[in-house]
Amino acid sequence: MSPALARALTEQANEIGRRIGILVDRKGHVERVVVGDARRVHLPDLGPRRGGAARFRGVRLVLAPLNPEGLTHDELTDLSLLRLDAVIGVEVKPGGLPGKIAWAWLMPPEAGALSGAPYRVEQVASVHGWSADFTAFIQDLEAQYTKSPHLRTVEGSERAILVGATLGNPKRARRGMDELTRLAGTAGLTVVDSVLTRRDQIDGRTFIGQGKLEELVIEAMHRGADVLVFDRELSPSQLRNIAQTTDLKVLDRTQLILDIFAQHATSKAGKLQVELAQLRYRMPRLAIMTTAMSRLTGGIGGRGPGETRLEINKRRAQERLTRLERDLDQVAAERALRRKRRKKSGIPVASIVGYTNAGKSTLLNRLTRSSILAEDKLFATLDPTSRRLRFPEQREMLVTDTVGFIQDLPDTLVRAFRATLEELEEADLLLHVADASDPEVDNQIAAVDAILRSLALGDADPDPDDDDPPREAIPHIRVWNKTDAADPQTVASLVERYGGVAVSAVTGDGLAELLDKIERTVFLRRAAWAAAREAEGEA
Ligand SMILES: Nc1nc2c(ncn2[C@@H]2O[C@H](COP(=O)(O)OP(=O)(O)OP(=O)(O)O)[C@@H](O)[C@H]2O)c(=O)[nH]1
Ligand SMILES: [Mg+2]
Repeated sequence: MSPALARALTEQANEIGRRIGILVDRKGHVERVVVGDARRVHLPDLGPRRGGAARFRGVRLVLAPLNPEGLTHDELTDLSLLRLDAVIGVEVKPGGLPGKIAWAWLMPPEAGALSGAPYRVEQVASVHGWSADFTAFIQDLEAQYTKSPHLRTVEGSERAILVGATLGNPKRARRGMDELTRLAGTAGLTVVDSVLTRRDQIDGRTFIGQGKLEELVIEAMHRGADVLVFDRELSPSQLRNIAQTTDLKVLDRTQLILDIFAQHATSKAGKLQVELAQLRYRMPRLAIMTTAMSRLTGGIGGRGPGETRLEINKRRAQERLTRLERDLDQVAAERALRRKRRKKSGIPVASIVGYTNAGKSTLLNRLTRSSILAEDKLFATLDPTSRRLRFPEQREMLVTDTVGFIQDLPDTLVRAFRATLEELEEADLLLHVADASDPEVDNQIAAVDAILRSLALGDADPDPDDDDPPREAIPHIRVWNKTDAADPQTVASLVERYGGVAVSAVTGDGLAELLDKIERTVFLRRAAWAAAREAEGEA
């Protein structure tokens, strides 16, 4: 800043008795002049910032007069929130001449200093003799950000801060955050921090409150995070408010799950289902999103089968939605036909259901000596896959692996996966697999049971007013998996409380007992059913 510019600024501020701020770019051009009131300057919307976490905005803010106590909290917050190159305050001396200067810039997170202030403030006695080469200084600072080991990530992965709020039980909320961490990891994000705040009530506008949000932005800057992930579904307006306040990419739990589904969808039906769910999530949010915001609220790295299509406007989105629904009806019809044929062929079906990552695919592989994909990821399986299971005496059945469940499964997904879940209705047996080694196992089986109930599975007659004969409840067998990794007492207590069979799909422990139970349940039930039909015929 030249002495002449400083003087012009301080003289004007002195004359009108208000604060004046100017935004100066890296070439030294004044981009904007903002006139505030006597106390503060409100900066206009500066638009989206280009580049990643390591980039500053390319403009510095010069303010006059500087407050007697130096740069204020608001001014330093602007520095972080807007990623300004620097904030510079110039004292106005009586008569309007420039006096001392205080200036602040953002600091890269250094080893061991992560919790310190993310900026540094310095004082200069006078604008004369302040001849630092600002361009070289800011370029060097950006280079430090790029090189900082604290800001380095796995190639191509985005850095995220997870955000949760709890009203009541903090223990429960923390476990929810653990699950969110796993979801974020599966989605390919690098989690750099996880923030759980206690609130008396959830803020309708911003979910966690404006003040907390501003703290988060500073934290994000400090840790080089580009993404905030919220531990529940945000309303369209919350999403907008948060994205506008923070200028960060904002994801909620639903988007995260949708993104994982999008990455894992392989079949045509699977892709259609995910796109439908994504579209249903986006539709109510399209109307209030500006172009800048669609960048901020896009999927992680912009993946997903329908990602480019999601950029389209609302009318086209509606057309696409109708189209997808029609295609999926077709898929559902084909599936129904296949089931009907299968029913005729008389081969019984056992469907494996359970919480995501419980070991469903591993169990299917083990039981049927197959090799379908099983991995330590959430929602590795999306498409129902069937394999034959042979018993002695020429008996055989089909075992079907299904998509995993999770607590608070987004409604958009449940609806989109209707065709997949309908398969379960026709099963002769449900094998409810649970991970006995997971401390959350009780909540997980409760979540799965709740979803099964909502699908009216195992319910005697979901609609008593229709003419259909009441449907018989589908028998369940609870399978306590991963006993090799679980505490034996916990396993014993689970079996005692809920019944079922304890197994390890990896070591093969308990599988003989499970097979025996499956065979007896399915074929005895079939035999009883056939006998009843025969008796009916005779009568
Ligand atoms: N220790 C141990 N690990 C197991 C066992 N069964 C499965 N796993 C592991 O648990 C992880 C998840 O297994 P999957 O079979 O993919 O689980 P899934 O229920 O099909 O999961 P999604 O399809 O993602 O819902 C994998 O890393 C498996 O190796 C077991 O009996 N013992
Ligand atoms: Mg699986």
